Parts: sequence; C-alpha cells; structure tokens
Amino acid sequence: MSDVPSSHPRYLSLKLRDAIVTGVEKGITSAHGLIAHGRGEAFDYLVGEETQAFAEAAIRSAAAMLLRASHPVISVNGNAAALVPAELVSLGAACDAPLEVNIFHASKERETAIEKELRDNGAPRVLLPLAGATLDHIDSNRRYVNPEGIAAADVVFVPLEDGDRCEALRKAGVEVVTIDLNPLSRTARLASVTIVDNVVRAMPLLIDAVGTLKVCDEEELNGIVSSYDNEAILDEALLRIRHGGGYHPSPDIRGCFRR
Ligand code: PTJ
Repeated sequence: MSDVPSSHPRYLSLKLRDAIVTGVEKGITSAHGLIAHGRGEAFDYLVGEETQAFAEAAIRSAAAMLLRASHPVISVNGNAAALVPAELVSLGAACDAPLEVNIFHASKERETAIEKELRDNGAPRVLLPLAGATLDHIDSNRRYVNPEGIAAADVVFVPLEDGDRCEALRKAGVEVVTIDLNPLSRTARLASVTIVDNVVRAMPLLIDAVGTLKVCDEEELNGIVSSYDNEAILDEALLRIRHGGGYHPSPDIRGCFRR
C-alpha cells in the first residue's frame, strides 16, 4: 500500500489506484487492467468525478431490469473484483443473481483468484466458465461461460467490459447492464442500460435502488424499463463532458429518473 496522506487532494483517486495495484499483486487483475483503469480515471475527470443525473436514471432502470429478470447473472472480471468485491456479492444477494467469473485475458490462475476473492467477501457460490459451454458471435476467452450462469441468462450485468461480449450477448437476445465511464465505448453504445459512473460510486447506489424497487410489481418494473432511453442517457453524458461544470441535466433526464 502506498503512504498517501488522507489530506492529499487526490486521496480517493490514489486509494483506488492502490486497490487496482493490490489486485494485480494478488493475481486478480491483469496488467492490462491498469491501463483500463487509467482510461477510466480520464473519463471520470470529464464527468466531474461524481454521480450525475444520467447515471442515476440508468441506475434506476438497471435495478428494475435486474429485478424483473428470470435469470440475472453478475459477470465479474479482474478490475471489478479488485475494486468492488463486497458490493458485487451484495448485489448478487439483493437481486438473487449468481456471480460468474468471466475474463478477457485468459488465465485459469486469475479465475481461481477472483473466485477466492468473491468467496472471501461472502459469496456463497461462484460460477466459473466451462470449456464445453460457449457463446456464439465471439472469439475471445469471454466466449467460455457456465451453463447455469451466463449461458442461461436473460440479463447479464457486466461492469467495465470490453465491447465484444456485450455485442455477442445482445445478438443472442440477452439484455446487458453495464457500468462504463466512457460513453463512447462499444459496450456503452451496445448495452441495454449504461451507467456512466465510476464503479465504486455506482455499485452502492445500484444496491440501494434494487432494495427500493423490490416492492414494485412487474408492471411497475416494466414501466421503468420501457421509459428508459439509453441513447438519450449517453448523449446526456456527452453533454456533461462537453460543457463541464456548466452542464445542467435536461428536464427529460430528470423526469426519467424521477418518474
Ligand atoms: O480481467 P479481464 O481480463 O477481463 O480484463 C478486464 C479489462 C477491464 C482489462 C478488460 O475488460 C478491458 O480491456 O476493458 P476495456 O476495453 O479497457 O474497457 C474497460 C472500460 O471500463 C473502459 O471504457 C474504461 O473507461 C472503463 N472503466 C475503467 N475503470 C472504470 C471504468 N468504468 C467505471 N468505473 C471504473 N473504475
């Protein structure tokens, strides 16, 4: 761990760097994950390093989508496991979804290390990809899935994803919920719901939203999902990036998450 004093103006950001570096040292995160994290940091500056109205709207819709799913699955990669392991376990419990390890940079050792990290954080069961079960429309290591998990899912939550699997899942008719600070990424563009926010800020809010919406019936959940427009949300995130501190959420977006 670094010795950054808590008075440092970039303390929170530096603590996150520590968490990602620790992830690499523990064999959870790939070295490529450090680069992905740096890209995330850059976009976090641009969205103001706080949860914006467009992210709140997406969080509400994401929670509704996860709750109305018959078989939701939470996909976990090396960056997510380093940054928010306990929150992933809590989300799984809140929406009754299994956690499944699915990584881009192939490594059996890393899969096992991620599984252990999730179990150490309280996960009762962690699914691993199996060589016999594969997704169509994808050639990377992410094609290997678990028959009881992603292979059978109707909604998959994929924080910090690279675009290829999101596209494959959408082609297979599966809904994808993602957290991605880059509103221009392929994942952000192809997902059903994109939460443009830092995973460390968004996860507790998503868990809370699932808790709040748990009382809704199917019709209410359908209403929340169908009134959500991912393209409009991404356009709103781009407005924040373009206008910086001068950005004001459009009335439609406020309406979307307050409805
Ligand atoms: O563990 P593996 O092998 O599955 O690899 C995981 C990474 C993240 C390395 C892999 O999926 C990858 O290369 O992803 P990309 O293509 O770099 O995409 C990651 C996306 O997450 C980028 O759009 C980043 O801007 C975004 N991102 C990075 N850190 C955060 C983030 N979004 C939200 N919160 C973050 N902390």
